[in-house]
Amino acid sequence: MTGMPISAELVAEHNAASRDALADEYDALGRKLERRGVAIDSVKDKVKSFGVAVPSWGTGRGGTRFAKFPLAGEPTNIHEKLEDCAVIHQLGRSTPGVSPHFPWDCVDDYAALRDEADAYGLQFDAVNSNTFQDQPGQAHSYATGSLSSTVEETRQQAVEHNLECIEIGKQIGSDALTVWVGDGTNFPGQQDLGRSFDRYLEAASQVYSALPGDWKMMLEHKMFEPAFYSSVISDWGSSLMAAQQLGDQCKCLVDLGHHAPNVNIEQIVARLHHAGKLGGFHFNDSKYGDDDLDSGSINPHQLFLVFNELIEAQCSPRDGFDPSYMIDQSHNVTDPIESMLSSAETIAGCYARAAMVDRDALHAAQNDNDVMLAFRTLRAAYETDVTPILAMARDELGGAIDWLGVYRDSQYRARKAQERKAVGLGAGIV
Ligand code: PSV
Ligand code: MN
Repeated sequence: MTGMPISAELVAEHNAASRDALADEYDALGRKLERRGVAIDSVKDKVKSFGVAVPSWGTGRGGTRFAKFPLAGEPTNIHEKLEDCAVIHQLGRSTPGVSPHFPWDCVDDYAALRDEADAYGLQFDAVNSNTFQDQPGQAHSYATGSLSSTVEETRQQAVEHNLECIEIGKQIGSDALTVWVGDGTNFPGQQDLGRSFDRYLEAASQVYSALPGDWKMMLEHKMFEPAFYSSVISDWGSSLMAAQQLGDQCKCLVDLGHHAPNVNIEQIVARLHHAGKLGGFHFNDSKYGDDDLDSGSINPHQLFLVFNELIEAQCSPRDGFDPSYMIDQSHNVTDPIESMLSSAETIAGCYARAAMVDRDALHAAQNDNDVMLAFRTLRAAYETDVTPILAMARDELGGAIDWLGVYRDSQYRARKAQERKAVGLGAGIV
């Protein structure tokens, strides 16, 4: 690894200043956990091997339908996005993967792009196709659908774009394709709900047929937006039906923001695992809809409960259980680097807390129908402050104990504001 974006001396200087306090807090937590029968180092080791991928598109300032407020120094191409992802991983040490989106991240030389990522110690995670937007010069519009379009040429164009994403993915070392379509309707009667799904399945099966044997294809459901009356892949039921019909390598992706308010997402996780179809996650948080807020910023308890199901799934794996963990957020008012460092820490923290649940005690209480004991067993883990474990893991992996302090002291964004070309005003979700 050469040419990391943040000075190693700065990281070392900061870490040296906070190491004694951290050791003190880590030891105190270690003694507390020991009394509960939990070995702190084993939790720390799990955290050290946990990784969540960052979305290339999340490195830029997001926006809403109304406006986007650009950030001076935000990235405008995949090279600059990779550099920002390198900052996130250098300081946080838990985000070695980058999930790219095409055609947003198209380049001429993908072998060189892979080398570029590699030089930062990064790998490419699932590739995402985009048939929810038209591109300049595109022959057929996706305005009324892509894989489910009534127009055969449009469906074919969408299939070919997905095939191209697979080809790009092979060159950059990915092994998964995520397909999210915005297909659906805004008016009752606009389309036949059954036949749209049939067309989607027929087109998606052409994509599935081109999947390399060691790849997975993930279908991402979303209840609404851009279609507001009906979406073709609106929920985990439609996603599961499609994944089951397409084949073993096809799985479901759960984006936490893509459900109705108050839906029990952790139960969806358990059900998809039961079916052997839990393919991966897009982590984010929401208050009202697909808000794409920072993971755990609104409902950290839900994120913990999702991880609790994931640990249960790990304890009884089915069908090569190996979900992909990815962040999918839109950072409208923060520096995306800070948001993703914060989110990655929150996600790893939920994993750590779920990993320290006294599972034997929980299962025994469940079997005895001891409601309060079961609840308190889960709650004991949720209420544990695991921040010393996360900071110790970062320090041991060469990251920053105080990532926010180091990042701000580095003046990285101010330097990029001088070097990078300015982004224009405008609207847009990502
Ligand atoms: C759609 O809302 C989504 O969650 C999909 O994952 C897209 O690929 C991503 O956001 C970016 O638009
Ligand atoms: Mn998503």
